[in-house]
Amino acid sequence: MVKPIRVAVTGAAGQIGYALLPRIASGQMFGPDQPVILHMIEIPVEAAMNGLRGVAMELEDCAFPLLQDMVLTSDLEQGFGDIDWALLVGAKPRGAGMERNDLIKENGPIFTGQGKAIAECGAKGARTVVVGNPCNTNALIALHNASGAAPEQFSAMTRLDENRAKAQLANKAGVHHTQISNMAIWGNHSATQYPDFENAKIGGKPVQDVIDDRAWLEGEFIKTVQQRGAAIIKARGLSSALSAANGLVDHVRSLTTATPAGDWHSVAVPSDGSYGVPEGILCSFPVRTDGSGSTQIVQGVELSDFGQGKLDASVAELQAERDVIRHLLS
Ligand code: NAX
Repeated sequence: MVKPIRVAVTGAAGQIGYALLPRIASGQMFGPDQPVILHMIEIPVEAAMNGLRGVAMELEDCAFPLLQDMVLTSDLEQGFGDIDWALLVGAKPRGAGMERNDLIKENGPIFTGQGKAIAECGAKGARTVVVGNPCNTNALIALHNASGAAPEQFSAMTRLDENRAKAQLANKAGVHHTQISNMAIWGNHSATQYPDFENAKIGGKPVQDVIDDRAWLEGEFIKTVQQRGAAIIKARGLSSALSAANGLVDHVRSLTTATPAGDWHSVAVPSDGSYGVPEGILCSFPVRTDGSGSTQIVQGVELSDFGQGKLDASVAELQAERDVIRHLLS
């Protein structure tokens, strides 16, 4: 019998949680032979805890063979006790008229307590992925508060952006999205992110050999990827949830399985100074994972002046975000 792993999900009663939990419990995140115990964490508010109980009832009713147990809690010690993975999804949504900096100030403190609790109560080497926005900067806060944790244990999700970029290129080229490879998102998970069409490939060929429309690539393509979240809110009246949950499944699988030869995937990781990105900030890079589960930033990807300019602008935004929450970095 394989030992179950413990997976904490914050914001478990939210809409991403609803789309995510069955994917974990059914084995799509950690594989078909890996039993899981779900630690479902919510805020100590009656509506949230009631919602959480409802989700747990539905999970029970799915009778997933791999789901060994569920812990429903708003207590961080219990929530992160012995966990192997912490998926930090829960955060306050951006309210009407709220500026990005207000959101950063509102949500930042959530990640100080969670970072501390993961370090103190989680299993040794537990890995943390942040989805709750602004996810790069929230991950930076969690990492700084997780005393003794190594930077490589922390990442933030830009995989949804990568998947969105692949879909746009595939639509334009009239091919299936599995034909798109080497699609790197650079920078922040925000409207400044750079979906790097110059290094991506379609059927193994440079994108520009297949899509001979530089104006579209520089303009509409980038803007569509950057603004896709807003377009979904406009259409659905709610933000992306099933695609976000799917992005997180892809993210974790890519961190735990060897990357196919020649390809890479996008993950926001603490910068080691690669590509001139200041050390420490969580920036999205092309990364590869080897067979032992170790993840490295891919070196030697060429950025044109255009691409470098886009990365620089996104890094400047990340630095400005860090300045807003510097007091939370211990
Ligand atoms: P919902 O508002 O549906 O759910 C959020 C849940 O988190 C709520 O149930 C709330 O009670 C809970 N929560 C709030 N503070 C908490 C805390 N301190 N501890 C535990 N739970 C807490 O939002 P949802 O649509 O699920 O989105 C969750 C987060 O994902 C948001 O911050 C959103 O901006 C972010 N996203 C990030 C994406 C990414 O690519 N990185 C894409 C999708 C999404 O926009």
